[in-house]
Amino acid sequence: MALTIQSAQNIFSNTQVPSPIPATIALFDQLGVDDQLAYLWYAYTEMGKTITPAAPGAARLQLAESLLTQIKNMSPEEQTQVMRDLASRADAPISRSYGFFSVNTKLAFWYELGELMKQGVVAPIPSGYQMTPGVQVVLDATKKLDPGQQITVLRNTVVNMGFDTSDLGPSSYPKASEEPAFARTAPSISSVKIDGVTEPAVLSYIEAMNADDFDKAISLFTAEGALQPPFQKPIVGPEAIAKYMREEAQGLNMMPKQGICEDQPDGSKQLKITGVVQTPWFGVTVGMNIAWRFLINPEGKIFFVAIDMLASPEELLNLRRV
Ligand code: 45D
Repeated sequence: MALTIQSAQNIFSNTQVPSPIPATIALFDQLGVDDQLAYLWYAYTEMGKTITPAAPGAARLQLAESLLTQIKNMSPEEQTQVMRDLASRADAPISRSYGFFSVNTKLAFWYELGELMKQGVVAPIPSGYQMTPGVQVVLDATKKLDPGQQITVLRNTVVNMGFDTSDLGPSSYPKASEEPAFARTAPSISSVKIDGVTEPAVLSYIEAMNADDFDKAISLFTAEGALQPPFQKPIVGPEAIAKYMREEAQGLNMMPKQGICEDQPDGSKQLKITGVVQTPWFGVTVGMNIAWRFLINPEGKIFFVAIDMLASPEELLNLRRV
């Protein structure tokens, strides 16, 4: 029987626990635009007491520079309007340009705006703003999350901002191949060991990803292989996966700890592996608990891998089907 992406998506589904991240983002989405901006400011500054993102490099900031300069030269009212446009995904000039940014350029843009807010150059919250009870509800929900989950909420809200340019052609700016590289914070692990797993494709995948060697990682997939990032649809085919990896997987430190491998009658293998991933934005200060669910075809190639954010650290041990 031929492997299908749909059936691959369901492997180990009965070991999965719903993540509190989408629920928190759903609460955020229900807020009005000014409440959303206020929530982000409070959440970000509150979080910043324990963890702060690393400053983006000059090369990355340069990509957002023209928008940032325009904003700096605006009146406080105009600045607030720009942020409202971004949060409401309006079709306005800056919101449109932002919509073409890659994920990391979006994050760098907001990092710098946050700095300008702390310096008092940009107004963080609309003048005369009165906090509504809904904001406190989302803040309370956010406080219950672990740091890896909190930064995922922040990241997803930032990624969703700006005019939706997906119908305006395939280009994101900059092109994935022109993305500046993240400097690696820790030496990449050269030999991967995962308790319970010896599958070569999986070990090579982690090794390649920890070296940002995406060509190597891609060569481990089948021609119709797919990668499903957390809370997203599968990305299908080596070309699309490579573009995605260059844009969003650079500089990650992957530390798989344990896993299980189940041989299937057709010669394919299903593996579930749990462990910790660090993003270059926060380095060693934030660990994200995740699972990889791999479907390896009988020829030893990756047909499918899903990356799931875990609901809690207990889930790191939640490998067996019951
Ligand atoms: O609106 O195996 C202010 C894949 C003002 C690849 C603000 C992976 C108001 C395959 C507060 C300033 C990638 C899938 C805003 C593995 C306002 C694979 C600013 C997984 C917006 C393992 C807010 C990788 C700011 C994973 C500046 C799971 C927010 C990676 C900044 C996860 C937020 C990476 C930042 C994450 C968040 C990175 C910098 C979650 C970064 C998060």
